[in-house]
Amino acid sequence: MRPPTRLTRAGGALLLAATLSACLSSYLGPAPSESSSAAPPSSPGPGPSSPTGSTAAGTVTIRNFLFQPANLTVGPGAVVTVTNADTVEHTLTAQDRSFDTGPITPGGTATFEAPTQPGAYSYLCTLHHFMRGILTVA
Ligand SMILES: [Cu+2]
Repeated sequence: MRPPTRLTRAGGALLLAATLSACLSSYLGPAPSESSSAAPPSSPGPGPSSPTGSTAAGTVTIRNFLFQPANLTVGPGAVVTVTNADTVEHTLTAQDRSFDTGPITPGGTATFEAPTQPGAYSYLCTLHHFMRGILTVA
């Protein structure tokens, strides 16, 4: 009942080599995907964890076919809440379509995200083109 020492050693060495290569490949395998997932600054998602707090929110109320205030200044990417206090549908739509609430039902509320590029963005109501305002991102 003596174990064949030479065979066991050979088997052990083989096992070690196999384990090593398995470890190596499993180590090399997830390394690139891990580094790519650990670099998410390219995602422009609206992160609620804004450390600067510069994205001050804004509010626009539509009443009597007027945007109030007609000129609003918000931070880049700020969430603007639009309330329709009229009895007909309205929209708040950027001339360049960079933001658009779509139709807001009477008494309803919609939100949109301000552009991240500073500048003055004129907008209108696509249902009543005489309704106009300017959103300034600064
Ligand atoms: Cu309108």
